[in-house]
Amino acid sequence: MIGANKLLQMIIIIVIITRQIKMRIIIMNFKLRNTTRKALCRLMATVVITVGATLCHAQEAISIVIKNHRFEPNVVRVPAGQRVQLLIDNQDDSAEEFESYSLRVEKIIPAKSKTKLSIGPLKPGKYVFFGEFNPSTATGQLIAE
Ligand SMILES: [Cu+2]
Repeated sequence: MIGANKLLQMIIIIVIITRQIKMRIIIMNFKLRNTTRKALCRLMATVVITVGATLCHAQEAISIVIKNHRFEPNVVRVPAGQRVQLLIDNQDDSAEEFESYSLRVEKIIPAKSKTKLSIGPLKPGKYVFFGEFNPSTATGQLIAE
């Protein structure tokens, strides 16, 4: 036979063990919740990066090279209705001025250097541009569509 004292001791031990198990479950839940939160954060970060990357990609610069006092390409297609970045790469040994009345742009690009220009949002249509320092050869048009 188990004495009343021992029975009481056993009950106390069982209670303590049960409490410890409960505590562990609570801790585990907390950790799980933390993990879930981390996973959510990661997911949100991924979404933000993806959206950001998409937006950046949409605003990727369109390259125009100046070589032998000509624009390459000399017909540039750009999306209408949104801001467009042009990266003008002057590979010549002399400066050029990228100019367009319809685009309202006038920008000097020193020899052997690149300049970024922001234009638009443009209405659909043709926009003529030229190199003011070499207007007989450096001509082109931008087509917004
Ligand atoms: Cu000018």
